[in-house]
Amino acid sequence: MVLEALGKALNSALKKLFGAGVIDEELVKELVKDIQRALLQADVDVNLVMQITDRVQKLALDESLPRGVSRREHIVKVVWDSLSYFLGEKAVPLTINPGKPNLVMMVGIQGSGKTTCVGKLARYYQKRGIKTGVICADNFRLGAYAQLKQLAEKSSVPFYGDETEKNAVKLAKKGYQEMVSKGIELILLDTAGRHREEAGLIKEMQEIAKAVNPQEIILVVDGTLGQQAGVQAVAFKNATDIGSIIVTKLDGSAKGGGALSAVAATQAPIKFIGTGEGIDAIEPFNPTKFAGRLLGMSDIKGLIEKVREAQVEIDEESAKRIMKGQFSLTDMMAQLKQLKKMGPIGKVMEMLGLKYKLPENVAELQEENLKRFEVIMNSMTREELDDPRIIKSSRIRRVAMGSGTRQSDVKELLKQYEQMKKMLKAFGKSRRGRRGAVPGVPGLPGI
Ligand SMILES: Nc1nc2c(ncn2[C@@H]2O[C@H](COP(=O)(O)OP(=O)(O)O)[C@@H](O)[C@H]2O)c(=O)[nH]1
Ligand SMILES: [Mg+2]
Repeated sequence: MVLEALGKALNSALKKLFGAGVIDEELVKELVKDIQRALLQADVDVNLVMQITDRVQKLALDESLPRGVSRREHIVKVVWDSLSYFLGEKAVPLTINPGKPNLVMMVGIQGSGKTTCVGKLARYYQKRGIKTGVICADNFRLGAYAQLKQLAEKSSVPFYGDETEKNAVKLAKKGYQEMVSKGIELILLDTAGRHREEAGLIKEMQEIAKAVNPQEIILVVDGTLGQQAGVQAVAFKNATDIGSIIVTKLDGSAKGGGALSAVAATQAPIKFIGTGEGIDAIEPFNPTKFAGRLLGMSDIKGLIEKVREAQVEIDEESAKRIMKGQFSLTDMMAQLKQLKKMGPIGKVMEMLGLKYKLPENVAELQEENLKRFEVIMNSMTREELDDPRIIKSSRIRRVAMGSGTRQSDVKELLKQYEQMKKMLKAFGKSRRGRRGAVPGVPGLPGI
């Protein structure tokens, strides 16, 4: 798993938010501290960390919640947005014009993962129906030729190299011509990049680029460098306007968060990330999705939309009333309908990372009894709906007759009602217990 430690820390910070009965300033402060600790441990630059968490702090308790959005959703969204923003926000895919030769050149210091990336990308695009070929212009490192040749063979893509040619520019030119003659659409050019310092690297890049005129130059940086990766990215960004970046070795690196955020801060788009030594261990980089995954909530967008759709509009008056335990059958029906629209409640809770134990029959009830309950309630008077306690045996008989159901069905409805009322009352008490409570939607155990 990519950035496992950071993901775990962020996820447990959010779990605290879900577990808390009430969301107040104190809780947000705690959340912000947890996030700061997690990011600093992932080697994210301290100024960046402050910017991210200041934003969270500022917006979390922002009074104006959009309609139908609960405080918890809002905060998760703020955290998520803030992280995405600092990872570059937008996904920028590699553009390939099919039917034409697209030359993409890899640069980067030795050992950063260029050759591995060329092999991975060749396979990635070949699989997606793009005719791909690779060129080895690394005439410096021993074994570079064999390394790339082998990778190319693994994916059955054409390879060009010449161990006797010592001039990298000539190699690149020849290789390009050969690939064009073969009708290759994506030509991946691997270079030596032997220089340890950025200035030398840039000079070499410019020499080769001048000769073969690549459509895109990709800097490959080692994610284990942490925020130091940003230094390379800055030099690169200043030297070319056709550049993008691949951050490698994010598997198992404790500093990957630092590398990603530092590179994103240079505004050079991160197009892929390397997530392992294997030939398939590469993925297109999408900041929003990546942030969601880090938070352990890859599905959160869908969930938020779902919850929003399912929100039953409830005014503050009735919210307060229900919290006090003044809960009518009509209220219950609204709650049940809300649950039904959200799908299996257990699944929803799981997506949120919630461990709230619901009485089993609530889940069953939503699926099976909703319709019957509605029919029964249609035979009740306004007075009975508002205060079901008055429904004793003779009324039960009447309602069952009127609705064409059994008396036991009516009793079942009343039993469920009592249970739900008790649960909400207990829930209301735990919420009132803390200072600065934010009134929320009094759904079942709040989302
Ligand atoms: N764990 C891990 N190792 C990688 C990744 N990318 C490259 N490597 C390893 O890093 C080392 C250097 O890679 P190489 O492609 O030869 O770097 P180059 O000198 O820039 O061409 C090799 O041992 C690769 O297996 C990655 O995403 N994850
Ligand atoms: Mg190499």
